[in-house]
Amino acid sequence: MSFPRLVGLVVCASISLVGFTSARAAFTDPTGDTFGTGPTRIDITSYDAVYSGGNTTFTINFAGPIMAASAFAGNSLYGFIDLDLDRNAGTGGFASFPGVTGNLAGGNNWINYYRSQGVVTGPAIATGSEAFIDLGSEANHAGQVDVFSTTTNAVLATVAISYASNSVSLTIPLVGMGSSPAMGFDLLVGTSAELTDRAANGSVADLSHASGNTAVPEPASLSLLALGCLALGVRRRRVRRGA
Ligand SMILES: [Ca+2]
Ligand SMILES: [Ca+2]
Repeated sequence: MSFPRLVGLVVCASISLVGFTSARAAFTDPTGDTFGTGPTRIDITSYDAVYSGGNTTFTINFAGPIMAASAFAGNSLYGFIDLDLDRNAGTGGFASFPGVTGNLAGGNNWINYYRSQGVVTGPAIATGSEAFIDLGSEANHAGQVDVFSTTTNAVLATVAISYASNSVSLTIPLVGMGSSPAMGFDLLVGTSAELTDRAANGSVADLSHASGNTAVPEPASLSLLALGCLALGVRRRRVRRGA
């Protein structure tokens, strides 16, 4: 077997495995449960995460209109999405936080940090974040946000983000982050002036084990991928015969 053909087979096998399942976790958050003191308090009403084909898409819906961070408006969206890639609160990076010695109670994540500073209300959350999405980084490059490693503060990926009047959506590739589709996550949002809402308010939102979650095989996608790989093989054979 030639080296390129072997590589092609390995790539097809990998894609098929990654694309075999999809999962969707959908949650609601109370309206009017914001904190902060400013006139604009961005308020999460619902959110979901959908895993499919090696990517996870997060969508957050809000009670009122929001704008991109790069709009530098009063309702420009800032905040973080913590990603607990191994769903283990005891693992994850520990950035050096001002005013905090040692690991944060419950797990290292932005909710627990700002809770320890008296900024965020509600219980600690058991997210041991390996990575986080910095929503405010969109101010540095319009239409894109950075995904950071919590252990090294390195940018793992820069991905597109799209804003609607009352919602925001972004997709991150999990390849390269050492994760499985199953992960815990939490949200902390606000304006450039202050943080105003969090989710979840208690237990961690989990893409694989949450209420409202469905984990289903995707035979259609798998078939398409298989056909794609088959076509690749056919094309290769034709090329070889023609050579
Ligand atoms: Ca809310
Ligand atoms: Ca973890």
